[in-house]
Amino acid sequence: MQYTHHYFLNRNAFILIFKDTNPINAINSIYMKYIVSILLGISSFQVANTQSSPIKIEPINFSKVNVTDAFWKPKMDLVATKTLDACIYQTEQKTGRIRNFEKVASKKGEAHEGIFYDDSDVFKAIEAIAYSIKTNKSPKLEAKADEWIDKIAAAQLEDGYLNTYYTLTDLNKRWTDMSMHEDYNGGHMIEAAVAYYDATGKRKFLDVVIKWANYFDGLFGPGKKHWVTGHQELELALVKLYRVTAQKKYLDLADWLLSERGKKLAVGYTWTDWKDTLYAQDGVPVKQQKEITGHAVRAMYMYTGAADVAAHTGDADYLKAMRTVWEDVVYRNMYVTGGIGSAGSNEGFSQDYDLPNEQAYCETCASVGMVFWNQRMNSLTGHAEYIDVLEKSLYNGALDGLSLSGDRFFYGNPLASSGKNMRREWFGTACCPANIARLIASLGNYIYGEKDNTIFVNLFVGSNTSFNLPNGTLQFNMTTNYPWDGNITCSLQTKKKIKAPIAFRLPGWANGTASPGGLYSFTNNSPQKPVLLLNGNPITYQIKDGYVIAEQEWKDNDVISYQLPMKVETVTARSELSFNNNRIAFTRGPLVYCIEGADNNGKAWNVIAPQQTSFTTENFKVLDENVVSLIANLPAIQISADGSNANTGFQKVRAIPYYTWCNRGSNPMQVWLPTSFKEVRVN
Ligand code: FUB
Ligand code: ZN
Repeated sequence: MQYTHHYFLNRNAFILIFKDTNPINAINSIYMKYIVSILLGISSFQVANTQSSPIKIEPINFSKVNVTDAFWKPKMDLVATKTLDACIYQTEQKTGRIRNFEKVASKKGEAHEGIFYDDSDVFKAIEAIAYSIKTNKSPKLEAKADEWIDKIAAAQLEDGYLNTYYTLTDLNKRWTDMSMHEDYNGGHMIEAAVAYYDATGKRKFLDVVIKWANYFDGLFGPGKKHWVTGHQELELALVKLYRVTAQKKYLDLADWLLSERGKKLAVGYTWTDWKDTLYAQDGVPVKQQKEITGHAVRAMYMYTGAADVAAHTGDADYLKAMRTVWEDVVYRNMYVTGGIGSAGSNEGFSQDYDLPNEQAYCETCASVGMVFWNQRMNSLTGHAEYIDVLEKSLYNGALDGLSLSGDRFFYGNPLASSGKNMRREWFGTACCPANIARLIASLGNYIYGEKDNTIFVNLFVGSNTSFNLPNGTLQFNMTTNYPWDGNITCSLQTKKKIKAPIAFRLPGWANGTASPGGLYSFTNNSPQKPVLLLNGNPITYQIKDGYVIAEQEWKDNDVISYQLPMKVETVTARSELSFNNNRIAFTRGPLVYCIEGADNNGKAWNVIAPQQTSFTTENFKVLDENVVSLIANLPAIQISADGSNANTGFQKVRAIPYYTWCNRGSNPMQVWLPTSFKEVRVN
């Protein structure tokens, strides 16, 4: 179906609009005009159009979700304290990121410090602060963000331009080279400002980015100059700006930017840092793309932006292209951890099945991008398999990027290590720390969804929220010990009986599917049916699109118990993935496991796991993190201390969740264990 116009604002936009209804300052605002226009039915922004939304599941915004979870809440608290503190310290004291803004404002001609995309890290940190303080007030963090925002605002030029690199080097060169991230910086600035406005109601930053976006809109677009974003990001950000301002020109601009790709129209501009346009997904128009190519983070942000545009315009061509590209990612180019982008040379994709373990690049940001994109795909299609992939990336590839202490980071997330990897305080290119921080701080975004009368439970995270259904309000409280077991309890509160379908995701891992498309499989494929009880009694359900759906007349104090069979699974990879030939991996629920030297006499490469290996579970602690570890007696080669003797025997081996590795110093580690001694290394 093709929709030619969009006249539908999503729930979040309405929330923001209604937030700004303070009669003193909002009567002249576009928001107030918009509300009035809705009431009068004479809007220039024609919300009265009856075309239905292409959205199949609308995610519940994190600000409406109170996370109480034993697994995630401490991590969110850690981000609010340790991670954001680390970002702040690095941003303003250890590096010149904040100084660059001060230098622009001081107009003394001082030199720019750092890299041309460093502004983006400041913006991403503010965005993470915004999400964090929205659910957990922190006057200290808010004051820091305000201080930075004042400095950012002071660095904006009269015409709206804001970029410390070009302003401190040579303004005449602005917008001459797509690879220089002016659009990327702008996009992160918009995301931060929208988030901060949402969290605090303060408009200063939002006004800055509106001025910037209007300036950009004045330069580029139909009948103006051509532009291809060098590092996609602005597209998705403009959709966020559209949602908060209700100004359709930002949505149009996002759509136009996407439409510029793959046409080689942007003559007169240069790409300096690559020869191959496939690197930036600029080889083929977005709607005709069939394969995943190039830089992984750029790709993820672009498809997220395309999905966001399609969510408003209903443009089916984006979804069609994205489904094909998604299959190419998930069926042939994704690690078992949900990590993507195996090659360091382009920070991205190479050949199909080229997924080396020790050399895996797997940038944290790319896994964060997988979370963003897969959520949008779930929203547009209504299918749960995208959340299976999201969950894989979230609990493994992305979460691995943050240390258990909250202030050390992985940029790359390999699936094997000979013991040289270590978590770092910061990076020269520091995109990952604030990215994982903003993801965890807004984790509540990924738990629930709704559409019409149906409630969707996508992730199993202890939390509560309320659904305003057509027939009344339902308070929903989920408790669980997930990911350590598969028991999920949901208690309902309602003033009157409400008939509504509740759809619980049936994870692929609980249903015999290691990953959609079969790149990975379970060796023992005997899925058990999930159990669904209402007040202790089984209730009927149907399974559709990856959801277990129960439709009942829910009443006050009803308790739903959803039980997923969680067991240790042995995973194999398709034979084309030669790096994993004669190797197996182990998962339990959403978690991928690894063996690390710290638990295994300093070694992780000296054991084999025969095909029939069966692990038992044992509660364990990795530092202060309570985990379920896996224990097995495995054949191992042991070398005597003086190196003169080699023995083959059995060794008790402990496997821990992948996300917890390398928190006890540098250690050898392996996710994929060899099934024969041919692949064993003794050191
Ligand atoms: O270019 C900005 C960021 O730096 C990218 O997203 C990362 O992959 C790293 O290259
Ligand atoms: Zn990164």
